Amino acid sequence: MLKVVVADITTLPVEAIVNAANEALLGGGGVDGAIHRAAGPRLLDACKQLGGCPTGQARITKGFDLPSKWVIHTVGPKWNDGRGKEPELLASCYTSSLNLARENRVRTIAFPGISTGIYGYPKQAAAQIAISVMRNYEDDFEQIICCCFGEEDKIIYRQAMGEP
Ligand code: AR6
Repeated sequence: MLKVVVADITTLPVEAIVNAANEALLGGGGVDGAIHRAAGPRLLDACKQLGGCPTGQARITKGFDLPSKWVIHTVGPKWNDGRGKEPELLASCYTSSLNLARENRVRTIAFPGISTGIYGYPKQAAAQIAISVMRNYEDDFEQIICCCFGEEDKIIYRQAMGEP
């Protein structure tokens, strides 16, 4: 089941949350900063062992002090003009994260809007990509949650889902 909620992703009682990271996987601003603060310093230690992650791929760590057991770190594309590989790379973030979650028997997972903050990806286009990939995985999970950071983002996701 796909679900749209407005929340701080670090508070959600799901098995895995997805982090909008960068290729170094050593923390940053936005949701990445919030996740590292809430998970505690052991998350950075675990990330250091991973040796980075290319754009469009995903890596998994424990959630440490978070309510969630796992954090899946994915690296979204930086928006340029959309004529490059941005859409493919963004879709790949969602498929890589969901494949990794499925391999780890995760049943409930929450995503922020990957690339839609500091990386500047237009939110409508990003939500359409997110929803279309998530729909392909709906049967493999109990819940796939689109975690919005405000009511405006919730409207964008609902529109992308074709709901009024
Ligand atoms: N819970 C849920 N969503 C959030 C939260 C939160 N606590 N905080 C922000 N968002 P961004 P990006 C939303 O900028 O664009 C970092 O420095 C936010 O409103 O976090 O992929 C990384 O280290 C937006 O919709 O990630 C990278 O360098 C979405 O999360 C870079 O930023 C993503 O915004 C990645 O940029």
